[in-house]
Amino acid sequence: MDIPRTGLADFGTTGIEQLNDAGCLVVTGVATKDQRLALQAELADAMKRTPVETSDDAGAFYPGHTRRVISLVTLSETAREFVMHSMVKTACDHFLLPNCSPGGRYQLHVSAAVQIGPGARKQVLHREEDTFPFFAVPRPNLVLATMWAVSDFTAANGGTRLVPGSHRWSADRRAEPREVRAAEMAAGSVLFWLGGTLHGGGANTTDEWRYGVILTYSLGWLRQEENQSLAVPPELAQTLSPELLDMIGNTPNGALGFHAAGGLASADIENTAQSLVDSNG
Ligand SMILES: O=C(O)CCC(=O)C(=O)O
Ligand SMILES: [Fe+2]
Repeated sequence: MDIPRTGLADFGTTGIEQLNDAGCLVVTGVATKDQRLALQAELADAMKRTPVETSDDAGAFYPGHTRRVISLVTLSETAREFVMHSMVKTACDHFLLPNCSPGGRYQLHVSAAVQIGPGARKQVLHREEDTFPFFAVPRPNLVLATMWAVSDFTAANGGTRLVPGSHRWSADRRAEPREVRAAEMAAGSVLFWLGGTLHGGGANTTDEWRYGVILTYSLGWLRQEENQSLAVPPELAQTLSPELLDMIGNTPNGALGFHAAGGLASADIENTAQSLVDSNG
């Protein structure tokens, strides 16, 4: 099975079906050149300060010759636009919302700019949902992942490898090499995959760096992989839209996530507890 492709116009209809069937999908022509340049400029300092991974033992999750910058909501206004893109909302509403608590939300799970440099080996195939081993494979949809191509992605420069169809496999099935595909896509495209789809970063045999932004989303009743409450400082949070604050989990989600940081603990607790009354009353 190949990685299906679509354009933005068909994403909400046939695209969702393709993603459901294959567990992965490339959507072309999403981010503009201006957005890619702005994102790179916004992250340039952090990129410079972040060391390239040097250790490269074969068992490590992050291969050598790669670089990851996290906390993208704090570092980049353009990343915030990507996080809240309407196409992502369409996909999360379809794949995640049905498994959220009644009246609850999904949330941003991980944000990282991932650069794969010349000489990097391939990453081990994994499922984003493997952090929740409580559920047996194939798991219900818990996580949805996106990779925004900031540079072109090719099979040779580290384009993400995926195993289409593997979101429906049982835990003991291993991918044969012939079942693995590289996501080849022009800069500005977005690769989607379900949290149950086997995938990993590719090896880079070229002399250029592959640059992608990975943004993943999870059910709001799960612990976020990246702790957004600490990643986004309160002074910045005050300036963000209510929708983005909801997305990073800064505001209570049903009965979960209340706090006294704004001095409004009792009101928050009453509001959040109401969802428990609603679901039992
Ligand atoms: O860099 C990539 O292509 C994939 C990265 C990935 O799967 C991860 O970090 O979980
Ligand atoms: Fe991954």
